[in-house]
Amino acid sequence: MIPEPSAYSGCLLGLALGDALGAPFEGGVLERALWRLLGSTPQGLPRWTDDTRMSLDLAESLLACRALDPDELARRFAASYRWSRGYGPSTARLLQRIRQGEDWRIAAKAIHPQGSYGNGAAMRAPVVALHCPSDLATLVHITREQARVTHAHPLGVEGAVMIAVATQGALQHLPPADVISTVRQNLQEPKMLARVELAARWLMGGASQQAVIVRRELGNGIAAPDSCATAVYIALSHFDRSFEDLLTFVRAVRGDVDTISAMAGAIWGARHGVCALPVTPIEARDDILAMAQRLYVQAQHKGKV
Ligand code: F2R
Ligand code: MG
Ligand code: MG
Repeated sequence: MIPEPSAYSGCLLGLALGDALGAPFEGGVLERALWRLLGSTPQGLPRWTDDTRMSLDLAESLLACRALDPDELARRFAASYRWSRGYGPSTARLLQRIRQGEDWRIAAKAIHPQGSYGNGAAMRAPVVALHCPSDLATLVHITREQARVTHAHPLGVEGAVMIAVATQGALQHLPPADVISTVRQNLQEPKMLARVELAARWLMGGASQQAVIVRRELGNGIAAPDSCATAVYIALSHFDRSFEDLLTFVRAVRGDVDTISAMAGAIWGARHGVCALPVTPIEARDDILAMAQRLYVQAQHKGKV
């Protein structure tokens, strides 16, 4: 099935809305207090965080290079880094090293020897599905390669695969059971598999889980194994509910609210299209919609739609 342009806008705007509207609820007391100071543009609009910044960087890189160029992507991530976007601590250090001239292959393993397993590669992975909306094998390959630039740990890479495959399934209007089954088939890490299999059982069972159960069983943290299955479950279990209900549910799950909302919001937006999203103004809303349409045109011209 050919995704509509509206699905592209829905996906990228769903990610940014989830991020900007979830950010005030991320983390503990200190993080929330900091975001009260940083979380608005000079015009008073909700600001988005590292999740949307890295997604836009990846989109711009894919558009400029017409393919994934990890060296160009690393330079772009490093140039965009701003402390005030709330980057994860390891990623902040990694991007500063790249900015100082270190090769990303070295920098990505300088802070943690196996690389980061944070959810930072997963939160931008919906963009890979917009670049590659129907070819699953290519999607998985490009997703892994873009993840390794900042998140070389196998769990960080696999979190990205999970979110990219779920987004592609949503773009293709697959039923939730088929989306989660395709996600499952593309994972190898036992920690990831266990959580996706539990989410699949919940979805097949039909009954909605309470937020407190989702938090306890699937996680709500900044590590990929603690938030990617959570986001996929929340997106798929909200396919017959509103985007606002989805955001409310993520807030009740607590923890990494901006990132879980961004990942779930992108999957939900890919399925429902931009018209189903709230009209809430956020930072650079029109630029985000324009970027989504450029990704659509590029994918169409490359014959990938
Ligand atoms: N962290 C935040 N927001 C809080 C504000 C931070 C503040 N500005 C500050 O600087 O203190 N949000 C963002 O972080 C989440 C994850 O993003 P990302 O890019 O994956 O971060 P990072 O730093 O790579 O990983 C997160 C932490 O996980 C631990 N970790 C990762 N790999 C590890 C390994 N191999 N061994 C041990 N620990 C590992 C580290 O503690 C990392 O710092 C997102 O929510 C994003 O919104
Ligand atoms: Mg963030
Ligand atoms: Mg976050």
